[in-house]
Amino acid sequence: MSYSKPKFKASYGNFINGKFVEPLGGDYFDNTSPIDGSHIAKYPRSQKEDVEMAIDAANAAKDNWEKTSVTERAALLNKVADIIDENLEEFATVETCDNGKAIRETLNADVPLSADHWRYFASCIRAEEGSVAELDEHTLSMNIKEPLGVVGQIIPWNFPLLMLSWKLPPALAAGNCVVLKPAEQTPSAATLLMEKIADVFPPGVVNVIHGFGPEAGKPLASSSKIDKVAFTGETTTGQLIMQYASKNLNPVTVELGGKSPNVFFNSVMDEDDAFLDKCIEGAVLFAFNQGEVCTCPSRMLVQEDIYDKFMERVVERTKAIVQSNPYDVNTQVGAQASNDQYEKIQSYLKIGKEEGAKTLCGGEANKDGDLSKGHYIKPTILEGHNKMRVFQEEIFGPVVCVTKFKDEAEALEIANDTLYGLGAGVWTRDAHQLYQIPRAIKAGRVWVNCYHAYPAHAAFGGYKKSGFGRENHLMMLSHYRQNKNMLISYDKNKL
Ligand code: TXE
Repeated sequence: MSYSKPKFKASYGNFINGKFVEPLGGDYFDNTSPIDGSHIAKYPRSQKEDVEMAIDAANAAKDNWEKTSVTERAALLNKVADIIDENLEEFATVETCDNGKAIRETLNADVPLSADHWRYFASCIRAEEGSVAELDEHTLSMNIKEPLGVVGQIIPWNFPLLMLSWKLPPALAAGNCVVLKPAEQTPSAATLLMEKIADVFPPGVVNVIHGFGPEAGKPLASSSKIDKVAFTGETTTGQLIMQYASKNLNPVTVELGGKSPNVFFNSVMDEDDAFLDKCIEGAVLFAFNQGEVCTCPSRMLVQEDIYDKFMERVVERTKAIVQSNPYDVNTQVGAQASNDQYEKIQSYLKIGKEEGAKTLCGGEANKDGDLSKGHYIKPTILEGHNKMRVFQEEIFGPVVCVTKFKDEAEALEIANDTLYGLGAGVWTRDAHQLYQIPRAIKAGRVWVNCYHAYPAHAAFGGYKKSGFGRENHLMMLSHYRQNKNMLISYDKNKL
């Protein structure tokens, strides 16, 4: 079965104060599909004045939104989840068209997971209780959570609807109003969602402005009229965001790049058991979502005594990955999200060759038939060592760099020899290893005998240069709230 390119209007506006509005300067940018280079639509090339308009709308809405009862806020979040579920195929085709990822992913992962994040935070706030302590017989200390006010959120292009759904629900659930800027490469899903939910929230509670980083993202993150910035993207951009926000002493959470190790111990190599097949699937997950995932298992570490046999299976499985028309439900790997990414990945393939990495499969663009019109890279395995640039720098493509290790100590040394600390994978049948190795890896999420699962109720976030703050899980609500302590005396006489 195959889907086709969805229909779009000629142009779209920013969503501000409950309405779609044209950019004040009248400028738009063209959005194209990485699947075949075809035109999608025009989106606002917003400037500072558009951003300010959105921030003003959010500020005007914040007092009433803060006073909305938890029950009502939760009901509205649930309504959004229902709308996403009811329009699954439309969201999935728009996302595939805009980003290039295979429709089987958008249908089965991106869109359903997005709905679940809205539902999860709706549930969390219903279940929450505060804390009260009796300091002495006349005195109570009461902790009350209050929203921050207006939050600026800037998201990337690799999971447009899902990143929006990681960011908006906790901020709204906590009682904040939001101005969100999607990535310029993928503005469509956020726009479609605003069309569908235009009447769900009171005007000004959710605002979406489109445009480029320095023109629209910078004024948002630098504004003195917001109270927090949440960002997902490149590490160097995250550093800029922190500089902008620091002028206003605004809190920041940043989820940044990664170079995640995926470690395979020799105990996985038992041919008589289905677990080995699971491990091979886990190894080829570097190609999931075209490798455009911050936790892409982009470094594979395999114990030396199983290396040859294991890699033979991994290469064979990688060569069988179906890369084809992203609208076809059988396609496993689609197009890279943009020409910039396409070129960046190819430049790293060249760097890898120059550094002496050996290409075990792939290693080039895929120009088969119609794929020549879009941005396709063959799933690639490079063999080398951890000091190479291709092992150290984020390629953000369907490229895995594989190396051997002798024992646990060397596995850990290689795994932790990176600037990043976002994700990692450990595969083993050994009970000692499956606890001790993840505990010793310096990363915020370590999958053990699994990979690339992102449930709403498991905390996610980085160590080291992968950022700080957590996404998902109810602990995220604390990033969007401040604590009011009320110290109450019931003593009639004593001060
Ligand atoms: O990221 P940017 P890019 C990594 C990945 C990728 C590289 C570059 O390695 O190849 O980053 O991607 C907005 N002020 N990741 O250039 O620039 C921008 O408009 C305010 C990893 O797309 O960080 C977009 O909305 N905002 C990552 C968002 O930041 C600015 C996901 C992300 O863009 C800005 C994406 C500025 N000065 C890329 N400059 C992950 N962690 O998943 C840009 N933006």
